[in-house]
Amino acid sequence: MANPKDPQQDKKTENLAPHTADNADQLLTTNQGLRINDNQHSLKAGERGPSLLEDFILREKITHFDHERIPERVVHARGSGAHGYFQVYEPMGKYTKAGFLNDPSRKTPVFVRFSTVAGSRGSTDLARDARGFAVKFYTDEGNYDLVGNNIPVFFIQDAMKFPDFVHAVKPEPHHEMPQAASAHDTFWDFISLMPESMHMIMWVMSDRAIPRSYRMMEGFGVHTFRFINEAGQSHFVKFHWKPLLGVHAVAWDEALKISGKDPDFHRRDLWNAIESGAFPEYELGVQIVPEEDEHKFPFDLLDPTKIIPEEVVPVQRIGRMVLNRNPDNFFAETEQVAFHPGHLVPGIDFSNDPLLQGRLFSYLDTQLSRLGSPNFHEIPINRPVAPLHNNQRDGHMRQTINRGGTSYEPNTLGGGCPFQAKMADGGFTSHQERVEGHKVRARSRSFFDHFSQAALFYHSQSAPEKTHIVNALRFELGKVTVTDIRIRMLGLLNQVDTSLAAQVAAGLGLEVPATPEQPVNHSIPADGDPEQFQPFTVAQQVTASAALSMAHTVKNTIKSRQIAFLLANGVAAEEVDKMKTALERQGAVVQLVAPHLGAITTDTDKVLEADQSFLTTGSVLFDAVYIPGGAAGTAQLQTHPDALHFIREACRHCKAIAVTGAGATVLEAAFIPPADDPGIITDGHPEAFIAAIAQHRCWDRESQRSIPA
Ligand code: HDE
Repeated sequence: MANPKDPQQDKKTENLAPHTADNADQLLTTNQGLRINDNQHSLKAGERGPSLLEDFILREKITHFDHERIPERVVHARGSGAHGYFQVYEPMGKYTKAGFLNDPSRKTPVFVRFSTVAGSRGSTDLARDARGFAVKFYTDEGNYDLVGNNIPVFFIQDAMKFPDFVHAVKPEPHHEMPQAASAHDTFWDFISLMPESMHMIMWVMSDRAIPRSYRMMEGFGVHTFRFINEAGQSHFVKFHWKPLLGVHAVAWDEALKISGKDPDFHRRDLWNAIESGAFPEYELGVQIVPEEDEHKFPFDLLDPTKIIPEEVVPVQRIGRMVLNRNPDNFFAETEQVAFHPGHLVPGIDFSNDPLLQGRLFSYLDTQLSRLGSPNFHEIPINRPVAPLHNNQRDGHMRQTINRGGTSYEPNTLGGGCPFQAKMADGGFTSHQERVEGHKVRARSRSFFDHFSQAALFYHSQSAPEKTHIVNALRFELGKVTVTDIRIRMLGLLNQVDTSLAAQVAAGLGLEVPATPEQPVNHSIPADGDPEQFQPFTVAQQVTASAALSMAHTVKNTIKSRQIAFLLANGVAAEEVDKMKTALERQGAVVQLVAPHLGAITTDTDKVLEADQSFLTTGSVLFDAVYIPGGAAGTAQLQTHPDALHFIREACRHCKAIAVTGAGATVLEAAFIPPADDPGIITDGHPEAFIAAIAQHRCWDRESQRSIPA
C-alpha cells in the first residue's frame, strides 16, 4: 500500500526504472540497510555532553548530505525535463535507415530537457536567452540525442570561440553580476567585435527569447546533419520541432515581472500541463537537401549562423513527439541526464560544420567533470534500452558486474565475444565523405556574409515584433556602461537595417556612426589580412519569410491557457458558471482571483472558493482576464487597487479581457475606455472571448492605446 501522504509516490507503480525507490510502508535504514531506531538525536556522552566520533549513523548521513551537489552545467544549467514518446508518420527509408524513423507503429521513448543558457541552476525561467531543446531518443539501435535550441542559428561559427562567448555572456568575473542576463558590458563588448553573431542577435532580441511556455516554442537542430539510407546515399538535413500549440511569447515588461512573481514559470507550466493531461506535442520536421545541391545556396550549409528559408526548402513534418510523464526525481533524471550530439544511430551522421565538430568533443568531456565518471551511461536516465556489450571496464561507481574472463577483442578465450556488428546487423559506419585539404586554421570565405540573413529575419517580422526588437536593443545597450560599445553596436546594426539602427540610436541618445568608420571584423587571427576578413553580402533567395514571424503561427486553440476570473463577494454566480463552462470545454484553465482566499459569496446561494488572492498571484501569470457582473462584487473591485492594477497590466500586455454585466464598470474604473479593440470583449460573448484568447495577444494595442500598467 502506498503512503497516502505522498501523492507523488502514490502515482505510478508501473514501468519504473530498475533503480527506482520509494519509501512507502518501509522502515528507515542506513545506506548499508541497518534499521535506524532514532533519527532525531546524535550519539552523545550524556544528554548534555559532546557528540561521539563513533556515531557512524550521523557521519554517514552528514557525509552524504555534504556531497549532494554536483557541478551545475557550465551552460544550460537551468532546465526542466519530461518523458514521452516519438512516433514517425511514414517510413523515411528513402532518406535514412534509422529504425525509429522507419516504423510508424513504434513509439520510441524520449526524455526532453528544456533549458535557458546563461543563468545558474536557480535562475529565473524568463531571462532573455536562447532555450535549449534537447531530446534523447531511446531507440532500439542505441540512444540518439538531438541537442538543439529554440533558435535555428548560433552566435559563432567556430567552436574555438565558444569559451570566449560564454565567458562574455556569463556574469562578469569580478563581481558576478548580472545573473541570467545578457544586458551588460562584457556580452556586448564581445558581440560588437563579432559581426558573425548579428543573425543570432536578431533572434535573441526578438520575442523568441522570452517564450510564453516551453510548450509553445520551436526547436531546431541548428547544424546541418546528414541522413544516410540503406544504399549509403547521403542527404543533408536540418531538424525542426514544431509545437502544435503554436509559437508564442510574453511581453518584455511581463517577463521581468514574472521573474519576480514566479521564477519557475516555465517549469511549473510544463509540470502542470503534463499533470493535468494537456500533454505537450511537437511535430518533427526535416528540410532535406540532396548532396548535389550543397552549393546551390547563397550561404554555406555548414555555417551555423544561417537558416535555409522554409520557402526555399519546405519543412516536411515526419513524426510527432508527445510529452506525457513528469520525472519522478529532478536530480536523478533532469539533472543527471547527459546529452551529446555524438550519441548517434545508423542512418544519421554529421556534417563538417565547425561548431558541430567542436561540440562532438565537448559533450563527452563535460559529462566526465559533471557526473564524475566515465560510467555516466549507467545512470538510469542515460541507459540505452538497446543492449550494451563491450570491453570497457571499471572506473568510479561502476554498476555493471561484467562476468567472464576476457575483456579484450579480438579473443579466443571468450569465444570471440562480443563480436563486431556487420552493417546488416546495424553496425554503425561513418559516411565515407571524401575529404582532403591543407592543415589550416581558417574559415571558408563562404561563411562571411554576416548581415543578409540578419536582415532577412528583421524584414520578416510584423510591425509589433520589429518594435520589440528595437526596444530589446534599447534596453540591453542601455545597460551597457561604455559608450564606445554602444556605438560599435549601432555600426553593426546599421549594416542589418538602417531604420533599425536609427531607432535604437534614438533610444540611446546617440548618432548612428558612418559605417566606414566601423572596425572591420575583430575576429581575425593576429597575422590575418583584414581585407580577407571583410564581410560581404549576397542576395538571399527570399527577402522575407513568413515562417520567421510569430504573427503567422497557430492561433486556433486556447488549450491549457490560464484565465483569471476577478471577483469579490456578491459576484453573479450564473455569469461565472457560464463563462467557466465555455472556457473549460475548450481546454482552458480557470482560476478565481479575489481580494482574499477562501469562500466567496455570490448573488445566489452558491458559494465559490477563491483559487488565488491578489497577493498570491498577478496578471502576468495569466493569459486573459474575465470580470463577471454582480453589483456588490463589482463595486468592491472598482475601488480595489490591486484589482485595477491587475486589469490595467493585463491590458498593457495586450491580453484578452472580457466583461459581462456590471463587470464593465470595473473596466471603466480602471480607465480602460471602450475602443475598437478586438481583444476587449464587452458583450461577454464566450465565443468572442475564446477567439481573442486564441490570438494569444492583441499586439497592435501597444501602438494604438496608451494604457499605463
Ligand atoms: Fe552546447 N553545451 N555547446 N550548444 N548545449 C552544453 O553540455 C558546447 C551549442 C546545447 O539539457 C554542455 O552537458 C560547445 C549549440 C543544449 O543537458 C557543454 C558549443 C547548441 C545543451 C556544451 C556548443 C547547443 C548544451 C554543458 C560550441 C544548439 C543542454 C553541459 C562548439 C544546437 C543539454 C552539457 C542539456 C549543453 C558545449 C554550442 C545546445 C559544455 C563547446 C550550437 C541544448 O558540453
